[in-house]
Amino acid sequence: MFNTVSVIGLGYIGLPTAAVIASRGMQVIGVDVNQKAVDTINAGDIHIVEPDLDIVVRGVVATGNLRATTTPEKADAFMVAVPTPFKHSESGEHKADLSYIEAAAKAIAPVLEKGNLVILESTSPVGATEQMAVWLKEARTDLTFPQDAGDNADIKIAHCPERVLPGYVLQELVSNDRVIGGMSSACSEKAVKLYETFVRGECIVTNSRTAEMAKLTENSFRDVNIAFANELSVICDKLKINVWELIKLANRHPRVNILNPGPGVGGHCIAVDPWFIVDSCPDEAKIIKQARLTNDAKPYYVIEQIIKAADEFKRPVIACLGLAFKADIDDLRESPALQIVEELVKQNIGEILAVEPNIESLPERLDIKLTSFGDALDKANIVVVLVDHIQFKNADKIEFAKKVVIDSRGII
Ligand code: SAJ
Repeated sequence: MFNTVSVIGLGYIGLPTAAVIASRGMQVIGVDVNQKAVDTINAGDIHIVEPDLDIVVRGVVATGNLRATTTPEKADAFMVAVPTPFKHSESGEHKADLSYIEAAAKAIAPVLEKGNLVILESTSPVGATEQMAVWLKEARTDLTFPQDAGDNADIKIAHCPERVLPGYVLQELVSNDRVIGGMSSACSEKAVKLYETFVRGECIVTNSRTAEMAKLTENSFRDVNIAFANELSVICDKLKINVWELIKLANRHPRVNILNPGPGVGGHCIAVDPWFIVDSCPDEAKIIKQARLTNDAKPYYVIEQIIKAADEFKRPVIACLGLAFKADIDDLRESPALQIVEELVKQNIGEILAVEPNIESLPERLDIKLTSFGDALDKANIVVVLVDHIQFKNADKIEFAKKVVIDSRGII
């Protein structure tokens, strides 16, 4: 049924998906607007960091099963995995930016043929799949689409949100259950057939709007839970209680599972997706909105703690441990740790030593040097734990005893 699959958008989701499908023997055409990414992939290399992805990509490019291009070509199925960031509206609201989906729809429309399947994988606000179908229909009046022709449509369309955890993408792409939201039963049926070629988890069928909301709900659930933990951490500081011990105790209850407080919530998913629900239902999504505000406020709370500690010194040396948005990855995008370090540098409250074992150099705009963990511990008066990287967790805690420590991740 699917000899050729085209994946539109070769980023953190699209590239691993393309590589896994290609490794199942199908011909995969990866499409990306970024010529450099296309060239890198065609050379058998990768332009993103994800464990083992380089090996899989090298293999499928070598066998000819994966090929990248900037111009869409004919295929049996198209999987759209492009970014869906938010933009701030004039009145300050967070609006989903569907322009990448629109551009992808317009790019593939000319090569669509009767019998094709188009899947939207990008995390999207409710209604985005229907909107994509409108863009496709506008571009191809010679074909029929599910919004008009239902099960008999020439083109089948479904939303199947990606749900993989960065760092574990190759495993989770195969083992996770998939929510398959077709615009009609025939759309879902066809989409299930595609996912069954590489997914070992269960493929559960629903409609496209529910599938969109399911993905937003998963990430909002996590955001709300972390906001609860972050609120507890601030309450506990005030009441002189160790929040980590508290959560550990509460979680001993068989029906309680509180996540970990931290310096804020980063990444491109959990800090973004809840806003799509808030934007759709601003009057109703009260808890979801408050969770976003609580988590976004947490970096400023940590900064305040650092400033308070710094006041005790003339010009303290402050070691900031970790810059990535979470443990054991190198991804600095939307990172609360990086945000905190940038603010400390800006406020010039001391000498800042940034430690990030997973990167080779700091972003250029940050006018400080990357320091090794050992050097930073030697020199610092104040040590701030911003990310619970394995290197920090495994360190001899005696080293920290001589310092003023602000541990936003509870590793000490
Ligand atoms: N964090 C905490 N405390 C915790 C857990 C996480 O502060 O107890 C912070 C992390 O440090 C990080 C942020 O939250 O800054 C997000 O990290 P994460 O590991 O929770 O999630 P992501 O963004 O790496 O991936 C999430 C996953 N969603 C869920 O677990 C429900 C992943 O499965 C999704 O595929 C991904 O979002 C996505 O693409 O939407």
